Amino acid sequence: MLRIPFLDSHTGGEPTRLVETGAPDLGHGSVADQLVILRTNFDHYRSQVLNEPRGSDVLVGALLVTPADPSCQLGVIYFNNVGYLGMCGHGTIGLMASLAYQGRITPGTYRIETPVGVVEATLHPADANQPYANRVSVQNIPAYRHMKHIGIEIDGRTVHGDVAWGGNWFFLVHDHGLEVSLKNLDQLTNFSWRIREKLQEQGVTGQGKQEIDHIELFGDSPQADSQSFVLCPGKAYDRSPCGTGTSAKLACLYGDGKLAEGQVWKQQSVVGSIFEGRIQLKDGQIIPTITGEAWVMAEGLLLVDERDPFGQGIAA
Ligand code: PYC
Repeated sequence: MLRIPFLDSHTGGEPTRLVETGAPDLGHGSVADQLVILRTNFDHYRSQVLNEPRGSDVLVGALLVTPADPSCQLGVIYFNNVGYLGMCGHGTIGLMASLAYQGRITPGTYRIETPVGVVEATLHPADANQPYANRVSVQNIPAYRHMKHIGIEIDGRTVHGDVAWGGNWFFLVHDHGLEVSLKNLDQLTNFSWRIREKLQEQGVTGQGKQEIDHIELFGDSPQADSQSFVLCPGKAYDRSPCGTGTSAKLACLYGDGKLAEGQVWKQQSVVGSIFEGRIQLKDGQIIPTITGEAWVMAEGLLLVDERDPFGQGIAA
């Protein structure tokens, strides 16, 4: 029987499952190299931890690994129901709050190696009466807009979007005509999925022909600067405002002259949670910082019984 200790948290409603054992030996290379080994040889580990019946489509996994970069204290690989993420903003906030809950880190700034680069996460001090610190700012890798105002034909009309990078590839759409609301999840999901299919059909990709696997639909918000629905690669929607998606959005806003360096942008998710984002300019690059809170909610042991016909997880 394989036993994998886990700690689940949620960041603005979006869950993160922290694991660090049970994974096969991924070698001593960079975190990007370790991801290649995990994906190529041991993808069943992702499915065991994340997929039904032990997990769900909504979960994002955070596997703690040893960083190769000596300036980093932590290394992490993020994964979901269908594959791996470059970076994950809500997951990094969840990771830091989880380590604080476990008493393994104290407030301060930590460098974390991810497959797409080093991020810096700052755990803010908790108030005296709080059991653990849970407010985190994540200084992400540089974000940028790759293409602007790309038209996509759907149902005889054209919607437009920007292609931007924030640690994953996003297509950011404003003129979709749908209400960004919890009441409207089926429509938002189906429409976003159609956009993703159309991007593939029309050959619209990120840089280096990388697939655009996250779709963001924006609307107005009375409580924040904007509200968004984000469809993730495995067709689950992000309950959080999406840290990498907000990073991509900030790059587009800056490009359009709508956001100044240091100005706070509040991005609200479709469930109502809010991230604060701002950018810093460094060597001509846009460096986003995303701030939010995470809450631990379950801890225990995942058990993988070799006799269990669905022990490896149900995967399409
Ligand atoms: O917060 O960056 C994020 C994220 C990506 C996918 C789900 N959440």
